[in-house]
Amino acid sequence: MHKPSPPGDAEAISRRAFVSNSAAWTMTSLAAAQAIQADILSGAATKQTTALPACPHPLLTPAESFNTVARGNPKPHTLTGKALADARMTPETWRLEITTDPKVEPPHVTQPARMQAPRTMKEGTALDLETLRELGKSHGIKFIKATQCLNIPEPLGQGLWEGVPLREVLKLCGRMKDVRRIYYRGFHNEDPGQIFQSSLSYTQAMETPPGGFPPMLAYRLNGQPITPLRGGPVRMIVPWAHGFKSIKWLQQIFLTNDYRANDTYALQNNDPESHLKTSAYIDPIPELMPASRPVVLTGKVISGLSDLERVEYSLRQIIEDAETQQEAGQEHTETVWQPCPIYPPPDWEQILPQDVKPHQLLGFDAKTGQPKAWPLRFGMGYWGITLHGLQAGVYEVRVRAVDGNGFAQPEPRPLRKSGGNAVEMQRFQLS
Ligand SMILES: Nc1nc2c(c(=O)[nH]1)N[C@H]1C(S)=C(S)[C@@H](COP(=O)(O)O)O[C@H]1N2
Ligand SMILES: [Mo]
Repeated sequence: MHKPSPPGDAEAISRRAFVSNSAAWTMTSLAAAQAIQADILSGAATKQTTALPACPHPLLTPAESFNTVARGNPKPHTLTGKALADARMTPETWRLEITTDPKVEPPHVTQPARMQAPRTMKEGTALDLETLRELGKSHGIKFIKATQCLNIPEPLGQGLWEGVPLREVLKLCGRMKDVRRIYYRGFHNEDPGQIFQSSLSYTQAMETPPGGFPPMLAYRLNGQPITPLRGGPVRMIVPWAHGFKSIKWLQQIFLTNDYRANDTYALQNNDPESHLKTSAYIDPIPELMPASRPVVLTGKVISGLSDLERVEYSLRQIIEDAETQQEAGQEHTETVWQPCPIYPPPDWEQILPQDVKPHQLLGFDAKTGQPKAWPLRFGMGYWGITLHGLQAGVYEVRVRAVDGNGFAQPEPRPLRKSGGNAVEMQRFQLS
């Protein structure tokens, strides 16, 4: 049975069997590892044995180590000194304009959007960073989220983002009328061709289901101010979405009564309402390794809209010669998928900034400080496995995620432009 979940649906989160203390968390993955071990001992698996190798990734990616996707010439984050200040990209010069679209376009738009108290540079009412931070003292939120580009088959990083929900900022503008969509843009070098904009429906901006994460204007990443490279001083973060909704160098919010999602990404044939995909990734494997040593495989996994049930791998030896293949009985064998252990949650004290406690984070239990799901909702976890006793030869390994509805990657969505989730394969040779 699989039923569709609306964006940010908390019910989808509660479908999972939650474990609420860290000892049990650790046991979950230990149990998985032991189950595999038992399989191997009973001869059900091949010659491999498994154990969690050391995890090669930090849970929080350092701000400068994210992969970067940015438009512009020059790219806004390369500006320095006066140019950076003139671009309103320093903490002191940053300003946010919030205005409405006067346009009507029957039959789609018959009434223009209106707002009581717009914020403009011209009137000197644009929002500054101090005001935003002040708002954060009473309404601030924090959550950990993976950044994933819809068009790049590899997560860009994972950060702890802090800021103010978009709805709290919009409330500063008083009453609104005939607003159906909210656009937002970053700095773009005065060249209209470089505009990068995204949008949310009014409902997505203003309402958040229980346990859900609201879109926010972020001003801290991993406990530090956001640098220009990561989109600072202020960047939009849309928790459930691919990177293109999380506009960097935010400067304009534009309310319109035009309900059509005219995101920059939509104009490039992408699904502008796509959500993060549940998807597993393999870290690069050396092409050639000695057969005498165990093979260590690791990788990333994102828990997307449809939740994550488990990660699985399949390994097969490539036998080029057909006759040998027949002898080995491999020519028609189906792919065998085996469970792949996921690293348990870290010691939060160790990885969170000093002034941030786990129970303050969205997606964590406010009493126990334990994550409500693991890997985190719209976050990234890591998997790892050590294979022993493989004979010399050429191998192919595949890894896939199975989502909360029981769909294994790449199902249930073959549409590439809603976010890549092809099953990754890598080859290696043992000699
Ligand atoms: N202003 C602006 N915001 C932007 C972009 C851009 O080019 N300009 N690229 C978007 C895309 S497509 C992605 S995937 C993410 C990448 O975020 P990162 O560079 O912090 O990893 O930023 C998004 N925000
Ligand atoms: Mo992207």
